[in-house]
Amino acid sequence: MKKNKIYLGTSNKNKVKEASAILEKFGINLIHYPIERIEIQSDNLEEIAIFSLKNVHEKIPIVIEDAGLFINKFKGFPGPYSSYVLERLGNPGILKLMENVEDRTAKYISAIAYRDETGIHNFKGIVEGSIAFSIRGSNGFGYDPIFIPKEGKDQTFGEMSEQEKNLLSHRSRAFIALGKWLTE
Ligand code: ITT
Repeated sequence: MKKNKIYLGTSNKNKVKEASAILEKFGINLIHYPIERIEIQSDNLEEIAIFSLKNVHEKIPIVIEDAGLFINKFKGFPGPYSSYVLERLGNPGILKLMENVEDRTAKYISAIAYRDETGIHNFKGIVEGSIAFSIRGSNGFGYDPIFIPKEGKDQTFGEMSEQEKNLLSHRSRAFIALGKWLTE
């Protein structure tokens, strides 16, 4: 066991809830480290997460996650700009852009950068799926009510319980990879 207590630097409490349920299974306690992240502009989520990590000066084992929704028809938009687009357009705006669009395939990516005294380590999780035709469900957060994971039962993440989302999500896949590595 490399560590049994680490911090998650984020302003998003939902991320902490989801990720701590995953790491708990590895016997790792995940503690919220509240920060307002300053994000650089880049096409690369890993790079954005690593940059945010560099703004945390405390010497604690800490992880930062950058996530995004990549819509194939729009060549991966909003991707790294997902929070900006969610704030401005919201889910109704995305559905509007997708009106009459046949190819609704999309994916969520979670890129996490973890740092301790041994250096920075990156892990990634992806979930393939599609954009729904309407807003469905009120669980989760962000784009959850419009994203249908391919391996699910045609439900959006917004229609699933947190446990159901955690069986499939980008975040759970990235944090499982981190959990495995920390307990190797
Ligand atoms: P921090 O940067 O403080 O960690 P954030 O919510 O801004 O919190 P991201 O930049 O990683 O996190 O996320 C980009 C956007 O994608 C943001 O608007 C999220 O709401 C959304 N998002 C990320 N993960 C999601 C998920 O599992 N379900 C739905 N939307 C998600």
